[in-house]
Amino acid sequence: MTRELPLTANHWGVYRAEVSEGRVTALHDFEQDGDPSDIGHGIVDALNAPSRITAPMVRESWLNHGPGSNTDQRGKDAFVEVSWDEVTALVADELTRVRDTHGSQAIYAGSYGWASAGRFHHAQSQMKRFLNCAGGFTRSLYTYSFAAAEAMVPHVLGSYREFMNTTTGWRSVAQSGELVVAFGGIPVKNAQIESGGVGAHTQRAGLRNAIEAGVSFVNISPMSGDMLPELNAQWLPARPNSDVAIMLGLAHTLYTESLHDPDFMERYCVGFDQFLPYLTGETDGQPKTAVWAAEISELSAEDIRALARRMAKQRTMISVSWSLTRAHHGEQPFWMGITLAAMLGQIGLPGGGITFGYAASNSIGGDYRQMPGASVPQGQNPVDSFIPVARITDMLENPGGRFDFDGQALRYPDIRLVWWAGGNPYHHHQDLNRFARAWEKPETVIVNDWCWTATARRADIVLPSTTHLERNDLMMSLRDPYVIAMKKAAEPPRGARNDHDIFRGLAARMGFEEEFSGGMDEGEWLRWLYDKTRQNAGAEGLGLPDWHELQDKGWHRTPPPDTPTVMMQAFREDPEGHALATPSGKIEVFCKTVADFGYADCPGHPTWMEPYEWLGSVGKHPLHLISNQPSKKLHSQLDQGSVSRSSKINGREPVLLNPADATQRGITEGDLLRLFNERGACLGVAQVSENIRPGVVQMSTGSWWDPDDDGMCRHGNPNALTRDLGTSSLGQGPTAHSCLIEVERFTGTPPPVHTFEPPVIRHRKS
Ligand SMILES: Nc1nc2c(c(=O)[nH]1)N[C@H]1C(S)=C(S)[C@@H](COP(=O)(O)OP(=O)(O)OC[C@H]3O[C@@H](n4cnc5c(=O)[nH]c(N)nc54)[C@H](O)[C@@H]3O)O[C@H]1N2
Ligand SMILES: Nc1nc2c(c(=O)[nH]1)N[C@H]1C(S)=C(S)[C@@H](COP(=O)(O)OP(=O)(O)OC[C@H]3O[C@@H](n4cnc5c(=O)[nH]c(N)nc54)[C@H](O)[C@@H]3O)O[C@H]1N2
Ligand SMILES: [Mo]
Repeated sequence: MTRELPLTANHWGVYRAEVSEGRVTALHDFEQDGDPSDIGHGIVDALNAPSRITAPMVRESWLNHGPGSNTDQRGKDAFVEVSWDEVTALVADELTRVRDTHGSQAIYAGSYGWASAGRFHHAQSQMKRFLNCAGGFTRSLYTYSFAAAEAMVPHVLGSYREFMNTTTGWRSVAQSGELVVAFGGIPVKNAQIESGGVGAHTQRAGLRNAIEAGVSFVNISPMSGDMLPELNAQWLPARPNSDVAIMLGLAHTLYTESLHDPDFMERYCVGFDQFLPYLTGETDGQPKTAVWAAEISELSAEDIRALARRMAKQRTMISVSWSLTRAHHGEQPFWMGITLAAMLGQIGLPGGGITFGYAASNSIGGDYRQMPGASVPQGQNPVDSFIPVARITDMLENPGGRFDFDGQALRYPDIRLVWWAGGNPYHHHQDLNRFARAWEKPETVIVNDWCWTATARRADIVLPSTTHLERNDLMMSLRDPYVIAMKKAAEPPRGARNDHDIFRGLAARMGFEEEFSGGMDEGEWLRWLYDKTRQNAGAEGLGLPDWHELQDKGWHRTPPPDTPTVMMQAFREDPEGHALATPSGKIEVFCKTVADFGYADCPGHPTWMEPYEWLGSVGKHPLHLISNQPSKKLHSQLDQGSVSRSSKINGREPVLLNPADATQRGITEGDLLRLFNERGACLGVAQVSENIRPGVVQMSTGSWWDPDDDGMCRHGNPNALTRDLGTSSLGQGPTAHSCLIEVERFTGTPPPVHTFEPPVIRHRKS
C-alpha cells in the first residue's frame, strides 16, 4: 500500500508521505533503501509547529523607522505581520535604494547553506537568478565543508572536485585493499546525507563487504566512535590537529627505512627533492621522526613506526576526513596525505591511494556514475566582488579592509544589505557573539526560511518559504544513482510561498518577471530540467526514462559502473596522456605556485605548523572542543523536530568527555555543564565515556542558538566558543575544529530554552 504514496526527498533520504486532510501524518522509508535514516521523520511534527513561519514579517523598528534603525535590536524587536503585497513593495524599494545609492556590490548574497534537495526549488539558485537580473551582488566562494582543500588541492592535483567525485569506493577496497588508515575515522553517522539527495544508503553495506574480504582498519581520531565497532579498528587516539605531524612521522619512517617508492615519486610527482630536506630536518634542524611525531600527537613512536611498515607492506588506502580541513592550517592535512600516499606509490591502484573523507557523505565510498543533472541557470553576475565564504564577519567589521586569498590581495566590500535564502549562518559560522555584533552593521537583512531559526529571528524582513513536502520537484544528485520525481504531499501554511514565487513576485514588481521566470511555470521548469538532464545523460551513455515514465513510477536508478572506480587510475596508466591540470602535469609535492605566494602560514610544501589553539598550546584553556556533525539531523535542520529532540538530554545538547576530565572537575553523568572560553559560553549535559580521549570534549553542532543577555547559549550551540580565523592566507577556510575551552558544572537555576518558540509577532488591526 505504501508504494502508492507520493515520494519526497531531501539530503537525508527518500520517503513516502502519508497524508490526511492535507497534512502529512507520517513518512515511510523508501522501499529501495536498505539502511534508511530516521533524520527525515523529524519533519512531520515540525511542519506545523510554533516554529513555522506562517506569513511575511518585518521587524518593528525597521518598519517604523526605516533601514538601519536600531540594528542592535535584531533578535529582540517584535515582528509585524504584513501582506505579500506590502512586503514585496518594501523589498523591491529597498533593493533599488541600496543598488542605486551604493552599487550592487553593497548587497551580500553569498547565502551559504544547504537549503533543501530538489533541482528546481533550490533557494540559492532562485535567489541568485533573481539578483543577477536585478544587477548582481557580492558572492561567496567555496564551502564550510572543506574550503581549505578547495583552494589547496587544485595546486597539488589540478582539481579537488574531480578527484573527490571519483573516489575509490568500498567495492574496490573489498576487492583489492588490505588496510584502511583513516585520519578522522569513517563516521557513518555522516553518511546519512548526500548533498542533493540520496536514494539508498550504502556505506554500512560497503564497509561490511570490506570487513568480510579481510580488510583491516585503523582509526586515528580523538573518538573511537568515529568507526563502527564491527570494524574492529585499531584506535590511535591522537591529539586533535596533530595529523600532519603523524603523517610526517610515517613518511620519515618510510624514507629512512627505504620503504617508500622512489619510482613513483620520480614518474608522477614533482618537488620530492625540495620536501626531503624538511622531512629529514636539514632545513630546520628537526628531523620529522616517529619520536618527534609521537610527542606532538601523544601516540607512541612504536605505533607510528609499526603503522608505517604495515602501510608499506599492504595495499593501503589513506582516508583524510573533511573535518581536518576545518582546523587552523587546514590546507596541510590533504597535502601531506597526498604526499604520504604518493610515497607509498599506490595512488591509482585499486583499493589503495588516498580518499578525501570516507563516509563524509553517503557517496564517498559508494560506486556511482555521476549524474549530469541540469540546474536552474543563475545568469551572469555583473558584480565581481566576492569573499571566501567564512570571512563574513571580517567583511562586515572591516569594509574596504585588505585580505589575502590564494595568491590574490583583495579588499572587502562595504555591505549595506544582507540576504540569506536557504542557509543558517547563526548555525554555521564561528564565534557567534562576534558575528552577532558584526550583524548590526548592515542597514537591512532579508531572510527566506520556513522556520524561525536564529538567523530568521535576526532579520529585518522575513520571507516565509515552503518545505520540500509542499512542492513538486526533482531529486537528481551528482553522486547518487537515483532520480526521484518528488510530489507535493501537503499544502503549505497560507502565508508561505515557494522561493521561486517569492522572487517571481519581486521580479514582477521590479519589471523583469519574464526574464526571471523564463516564461515558465513550475511544471514547465521541471520538464525543462528533466529533459535537459536526460539529454546530457544520454550523451554520456546513461539512459533515463522519459518524463511520463518517471512520473508514473516515481523513481529511477542508474546501475553502478561495470568496474569499480579507482581515483587517478588513468593518470597512473598514462601520466602524459592523462596529465594532471597542475603546471607540471604531475602531483606537486613541492608547489612553486604556492611557494611564490610567499605566505608564512602556507609554505611551498606540506608543513607541520602549530595551530593557534590545540592541546600543545601553553597558557590557554585545557580542553580541545570537537564540534562535529550531529547524528540526528543535518546541521540545524529539523532541530525543532522529534528526532533531533530525542537526542537531547533535558532539552539540551549532550557533551561527551573522558572520565579523567570529568573526575578532575567533579562532573558526573547527566550534570548540567557550562562550556566557556574568552569568546563565549554555552550549556550542555555531561556524558562521560572512555570513547573519547582525555583532554578532548565533543559537542555536536546544530542546536539552535539561544543566547542569554551575556551571550551564553542556553541550548548548546558550540559556535558560541569556536574561533573565527581563516585556515591560512591561502584558503581562508573556517577553523571550527581548533578550539580550546574549559568546562565546569553549572550551579545556578537552569535557564529555560526558548529557541523553538516564535518571536513576538504583532498583528495590525484590519
Ligand atoms: N563548529 C562547527 N561549525 C560548523 C561545522 C563544524 O564542523 N563545526 N560544519 C560546517 C559545515 S561543513 C557546514 S556545511 C555548515 C552548514 O551550515 P548551513 O548549511 O547553513 O546549515 P543548515 O542548518 O543546513 O541551513 C539550511 C537552512 O535552510 C533552510 N531551508 C531548508 N529548505 C529551505 C527552502 O526550501 N527554502 C528556504 N528559503 N530555506 C530553506 C533551513 O530551514 C535552514 O535554516 O555548518 C558549518 N559549521
Ligand atoms: N548526520 C549528519 N551527517 C552529515 C552532516 C550533518 O550535519 N549531519 N553534515 C554533512 C556535511 S555538510 C559535511 S561537510 C560532512 C562533514 O564530514 P566530517 O568533516 O567528516 O564531519 P565531522 O563529524 O565534523 O568530523 C568527523 C570526525 O573527525 C574527527 N576529528 C575532528 N578533528 C580532528 C582532528 O584534528 N584529527 C583527527 N584525526 N580527527 C578529528 C572527530 O572526532 C569527528 O567525529 O558531514 C556531512 N554529513
Ligand atoms: Mo559541510
